[in-house]
Amino acid sequence: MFLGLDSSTQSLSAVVIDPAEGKITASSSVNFGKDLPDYGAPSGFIPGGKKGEVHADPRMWLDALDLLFTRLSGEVDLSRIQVIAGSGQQHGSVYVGEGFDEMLGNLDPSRGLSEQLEIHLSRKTSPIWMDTSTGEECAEITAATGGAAEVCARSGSIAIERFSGPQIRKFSKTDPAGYAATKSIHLVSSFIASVLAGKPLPIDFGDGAGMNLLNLAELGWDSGLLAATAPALGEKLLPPASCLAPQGTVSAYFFTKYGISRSCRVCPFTGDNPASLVGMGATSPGQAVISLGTSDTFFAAMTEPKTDPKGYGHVFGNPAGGFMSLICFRNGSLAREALRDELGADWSAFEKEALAATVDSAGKNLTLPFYGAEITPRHDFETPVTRFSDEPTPARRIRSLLEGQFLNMKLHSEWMGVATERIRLTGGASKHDGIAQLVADVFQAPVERLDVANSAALGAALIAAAAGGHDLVGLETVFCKPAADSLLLPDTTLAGKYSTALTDFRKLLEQTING
Ligand code: XUL
Repeated sequence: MFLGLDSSTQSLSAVVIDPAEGKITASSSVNFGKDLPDYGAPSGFIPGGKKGEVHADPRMWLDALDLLFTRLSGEVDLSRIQVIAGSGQQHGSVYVGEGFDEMLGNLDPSRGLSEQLEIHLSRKTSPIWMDTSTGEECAEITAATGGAAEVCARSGSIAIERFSGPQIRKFSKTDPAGYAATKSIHLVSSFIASVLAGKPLPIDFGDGAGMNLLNLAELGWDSGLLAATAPALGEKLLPPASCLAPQGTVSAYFFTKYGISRSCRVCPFTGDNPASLVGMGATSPGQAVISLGTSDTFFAAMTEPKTDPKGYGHVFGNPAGGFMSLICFRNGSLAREALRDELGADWSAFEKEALAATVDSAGKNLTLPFYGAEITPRHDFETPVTRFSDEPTPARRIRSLLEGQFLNMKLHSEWMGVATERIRLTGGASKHDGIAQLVADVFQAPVERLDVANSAALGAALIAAAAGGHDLVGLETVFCKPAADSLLLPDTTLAGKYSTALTDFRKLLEQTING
């Protein structure tokens, strides 16, 4: 059996798989807010941060690890786990001092992890991906590296507030003594993996690419970016590695306390998005995953480390080798709900029959689907901009908004240069057949829906099995099956209309942004 863990913003989850049976054997989860209320972090982060700061308490993640293994040991024979792999919320950084590495190997199983490790944290809290407080540091790193295009060409993204490099720079500037007392800097992923292995484990390529520090072409730390970020930073990071290659076995703390086998191996952990690419069965180029949530995301495998010339999209490592894109759209369900409420409609207006009634207006009426500031493209929109050639009935407005969302996704994923042959759709709004059909029509690609409760933890379990000798693509075929009858084929008679609509949408967007 193989175990995958995912330490996300709100919870720590586990999925155990048995590849021989092709089954998920067990799954369990610890919700930080509900299960560890003493940390006062109902949504997994410390509320009330000032000036865009969003931090979390790393001791909470350690308590969650103890609690998760206590729960799991009651559900499954942990001595049968051969390899553990995992993932963490991306970009979050953990700062540890001189005695941390030694303590990892000497943990007392009769006590908890957090009480033994807390004195070795050189920064009490960890900035996480929701933090937007490093605008100044992003500008400084960009200037010192020779411009945004250079940072993007090297690291796969322009300097981004939540990315770990700008966060590390801010710490080094605001608390130079704390920074000097920091022997190593981990990501959430490598922090948890190191605790499990009882020794420092490296950051993997997939997650490391979310730092503005990893040189994508060389898959090593970029000396120019390190120098532009903080003093002696290279000494505080282990060379990055692949999450598919186990590095050591589980520590005495874990095998003594929870009955895991002494020979159970531990892989470097990756980021939650790279792990989700695996859990959605989409590690091969040509497939894209679209997640329709509060924000929408588009991610897909790529062979070459191409970068977005406009700087909106990000490039991370693909656990299966090569790269992946991640593009976030802030106006996802927020925009769909805003229009639904404005029209006094309900979700039935987003279903197949309702949308089929307006198919004659497909691609004819344009909506820039933004009810507030957007990040792809970066612009402070206030309300949607529309250009209708038909009478704007409520039904046509809904069709046009959805078309606008998917045209915007298509437009902003073109830089990848990968033709989308199949789309795997997930997230709350994907259950509406009408929305799913519009994705198929706009992209002119078949859409499948996957009903995976935690794609990152499942992906991590598949990575563990692959590290144990199983074929990753074979595992994806077995474990990442689309829901029965969920396949939707594109209406190919609409191809020409959406191709024209894409050109018109691009023009309208440019006119609106450039005034
Ligand atoms: C990706 C990002 C989030 C986090 C948390 O860039 O910030 O998706 O990984 O899930």
